[in-house]
Amino acid sequence: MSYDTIIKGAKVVTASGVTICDIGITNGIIVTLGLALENAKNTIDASGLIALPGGIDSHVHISQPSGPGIEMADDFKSGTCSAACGGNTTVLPFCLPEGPQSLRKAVEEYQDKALGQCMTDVSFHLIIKDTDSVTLGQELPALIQAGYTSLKVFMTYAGLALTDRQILEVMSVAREHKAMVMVHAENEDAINFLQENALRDGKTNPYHHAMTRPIPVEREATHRAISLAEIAGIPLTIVHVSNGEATQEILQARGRGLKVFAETCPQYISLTAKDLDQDNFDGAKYVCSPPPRTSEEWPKIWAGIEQGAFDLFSSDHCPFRFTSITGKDAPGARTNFRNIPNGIPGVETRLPILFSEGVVKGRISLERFAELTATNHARLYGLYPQKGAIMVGADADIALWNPEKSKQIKQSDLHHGTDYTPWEGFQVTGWPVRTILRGLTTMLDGEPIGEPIGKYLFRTAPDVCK
Ligand code: DUC
Ligand code: ZN
Ligand code: ZN
Repeated sequence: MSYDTIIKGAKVVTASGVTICDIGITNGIIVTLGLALENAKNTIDASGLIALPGGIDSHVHISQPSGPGIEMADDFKSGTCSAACGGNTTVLPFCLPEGPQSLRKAVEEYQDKALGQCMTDVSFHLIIKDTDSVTLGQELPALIQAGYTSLKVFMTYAGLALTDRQILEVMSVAREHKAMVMVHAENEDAINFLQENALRDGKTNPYHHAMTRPIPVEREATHRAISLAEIAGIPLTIVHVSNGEATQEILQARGRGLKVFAETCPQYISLTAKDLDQDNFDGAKYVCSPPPRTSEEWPKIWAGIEQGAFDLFSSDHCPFRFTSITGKDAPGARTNFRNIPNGIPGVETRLPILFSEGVVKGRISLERFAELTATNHARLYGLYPQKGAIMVGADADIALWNPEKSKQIKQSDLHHGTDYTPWEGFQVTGWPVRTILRGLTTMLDGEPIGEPIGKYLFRTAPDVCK
C-alpha cells in the first residue's frame, strides 16, 4: 500500500487507547494505523511527539455583531489562524442575526465572510434571539435540515435574552427537528437588579462586572434551563460553566437520568474575579460572562472535569482589542462596567492550558484530554465519526505535541487579532508543534503554513438528539 503521508513513531492517542504506531494518510483520510508503514510521498518523523486528535473548539466567537461601534477583533482569517496555531483543526463559531435581519440572511452573510478565509474547518451554531413564526416555523427547521444542527439561547443580555416561554418554543423546534440546544445560563433580571444597585452606589469599575453576576445568578438559571429542557423533552448543553454549584445542578440532573451535557473553559480553572480588580482599567481585559470566580472554585471545576461532569472544554474565544474604542475601551466603559464588551480571547491557548494543568500535572489522562478537546465536541455537535478521533476512516486531523516544551504564554507569540492575552506570563509545559488538517500541515513550529484550506462542515443530527 502507498500513502500520501505517513506520520512515523508518534505516541498516538486513538479512540481505543494510547499506542506508539505510524499513521497512514491518503486523500486527507486516515487509512492505516500500524507499524513500520512504508511508501509515502511525504514522511513526517514524529518520534518523541504525541499525536492527538486535532482540537475541535466548539465555542468561539468570530466576526459576531457586537453592538453599535463595537467590533470583534477576529475575522475568520485571524481567528482560524490563531486556532490552527493552538493545535485546532475545527472551530464552531456562532451566527447571530444583526438587528432585524432574518436568520437565513445572517447565515448567508456569515458563510460569505468565512469563504476562502479559514485555516481550520468550520461549522456554525445558530443564535436564536427572535421567536416569531417565520424564524421558528420556517427558517430554523430548514436550516437544521440543511446541517446547522445546534443552536444557542441566552437567558441574559438585553436583545438576546429569551423568556422561559420562548425558550420552550425554541426547544420544541429543536426536539422535532433533532438539533442540540446550548444555553447561556445567567438570570437577566437578577443581574439588572444588582447592576443598578451597584451603579447607584458608585461601583463602576470592571470588578463590579463580576460582583453583579454572582454564583447564584448562574446556579438558578442552570437549574431553570435544565427544568425547561426536561419539560420540553430534549437533551441540553450548558455552556461555559464557571463554578461548583452549577456543576452540582448538572450532576443532579444526570443522576435523574436527564441528558444534560456541560462545557467549561480555561478561565474557570485559572483566572479569578481579582483579575478584574486592577488599576488603569486593566481589569477590563478579563471581563467575560459568566465571570471568573475565586480560586476555591477551581478544584470544584477540576473535580467535574476528572469525574465526568464536563464533556467539553472549550475556549469561549470572544476577542476584543483592549486599546480600542471599538473594543474594551468603548465609549463609557471606563466609567461604567456595563459598557465594556463581554469576552476574552483564548482559542490559541485553550489546549496548552488544559494539557499543562491537566495532563502534565496528572489530573487527567491523554485519552480524557482527547475526549474533552475533540471527540465529545464531534459527538455532541454531529461531526462524529468524520471528526474528533484518530481512527481509520476519519479525517486526518491531527495535532503533534511536544509534551516537554515549556513555554510562557506571551501576546507576542500569538496569532489572534486582539492586543493582549489574559494569560500573559502563564507558564505551561507541552505545546502543539504541528497541526495537520485533512492530511495537510496548517501550522509548523508555532507559525501558520500554506493556504486557507478550511472548509464548511454541514452536520448531521447529534446522536443524542436522534
Ligand atoms: N457568552 C458567550 O458565550 N461568550 C462571550 C460572552 C457571553 O456572554
Ligand atoms: Zn454565552
Ligand atoms: Zn461564548
